Amino acid sequence: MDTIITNGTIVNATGACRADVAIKDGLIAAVGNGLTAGDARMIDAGGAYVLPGGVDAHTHLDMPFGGTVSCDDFRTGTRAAAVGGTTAIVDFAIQAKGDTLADTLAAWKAKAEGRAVIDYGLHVAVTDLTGDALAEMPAMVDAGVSSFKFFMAYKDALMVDDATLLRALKKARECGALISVHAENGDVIDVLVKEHLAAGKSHPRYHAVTRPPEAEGEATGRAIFLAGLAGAPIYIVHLSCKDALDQVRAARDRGAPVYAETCPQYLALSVERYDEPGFQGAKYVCSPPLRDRANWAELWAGLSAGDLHVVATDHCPFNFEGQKDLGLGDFSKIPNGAPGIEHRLLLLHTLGVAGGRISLAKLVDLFSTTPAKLFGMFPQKGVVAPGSDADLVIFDPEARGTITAAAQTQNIDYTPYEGMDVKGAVRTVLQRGRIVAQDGAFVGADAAGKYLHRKPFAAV
Ligand code: DUC
Ligand code: ZN
Ligand code: ZN
Repeated sequence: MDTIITNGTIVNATGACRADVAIKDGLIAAVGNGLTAGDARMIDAGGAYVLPGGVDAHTHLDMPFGGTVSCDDFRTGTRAAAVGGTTAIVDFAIQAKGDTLADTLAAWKAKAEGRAVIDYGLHVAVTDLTGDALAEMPAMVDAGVSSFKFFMAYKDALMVDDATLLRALKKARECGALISVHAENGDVIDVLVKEHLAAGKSHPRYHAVTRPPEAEGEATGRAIFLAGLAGAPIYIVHLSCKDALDQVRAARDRGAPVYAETCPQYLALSVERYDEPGFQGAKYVCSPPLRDRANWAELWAGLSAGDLHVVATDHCPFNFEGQKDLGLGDFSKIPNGAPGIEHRLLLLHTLGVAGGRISLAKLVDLFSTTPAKLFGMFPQKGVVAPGSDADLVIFDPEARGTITAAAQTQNIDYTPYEGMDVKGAVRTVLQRGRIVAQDGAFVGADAAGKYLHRKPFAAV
């Protein structure tokens, strides 16, 4: 054995037990009591949980968007992920109009290779579904890209129409892919944005006003309808509100293969943030926007009941100074996105487990196991079990801390969670058996992340 982790409580999505974990050649070799090996490095996890490394299925690193580029690249963003207990991400390779899907994948691999410090997979976000691009989808699945994203918002930029989405869903069904959607009604939002700007309403608060929950509910229902027509599964990204959750719940009650994700910002933050003094509200301009706090309990109920399956981050960081300020005087020009890749586990533990809203096993399910399953990485990722990658988080549930931008690793000049007191701390993070983070510092090797060739979609 190379390493043995002793004295910890192993937590999987199925439950917890006291056991040791033995690691050999980057894999978990054994889970059991009293494991020993003469020359193995011993890690004492006394008082701590041993969790499978986090899988963040929704990140935007080094992404051109809103006239700028997200300010974490694959090096800085994955370092921050590791510090926070995430050992695999699935980032979105965004098709530039006119590019093939193969070009798109190659472009994003070039951003990641030589930079990523943790393992990474890629979704392709299709913005221009030409006949050739449609025909390329099966080859993408063969290349390890078993999920595609379509935007129902961002009119005249990323948005696709219903015909495109339906064609994609039918093809995805044939080739074993999962279609995910950004579900907001982009046509309606476009009208509302123009009306508000024409009336001189340019403050960041109008970002939320012009993207109402009804526009998310409608698009979510429409996406589910199109998936039903195509006989395909569908995954709703960054679901933020009851209007959308009701659509997912109704579909699931009918037995439809509908999956949905929410993000920490929709569980921890609410719409009043846009009224912070001056232009500070721009820090929270992400889409969908932050909602009325009445939605929090709905989302937690959805997570507990299994109507929401994943908590990912939609990490899409833009500095307050020099990027968010592109929208001074016009909220529609504020680059949409917020950081979160580093704090997902701390927030889920604090609000969810310590807050009495979800069990520890459920946390693991949402944070690691179900995203690994839905996106074709299980059981390589997502579980502490023999044969799986030794991607492990040693998490101290009794530690206390405070989230601050000053202490963060992500490469951005603020955090939306500034000053929030958190319960628990990420002590040690291992990727394929190597320690990559220790007590808030990245200690791993440069460029050690590997491309994850993901398997075709299988229903969970
Ligand atoms: N939403 C964001 O806030 N940022 C990136 C893309 C998205 O859909
Ligand atoms: Zn989106
Ligand atoms: Zn996103």
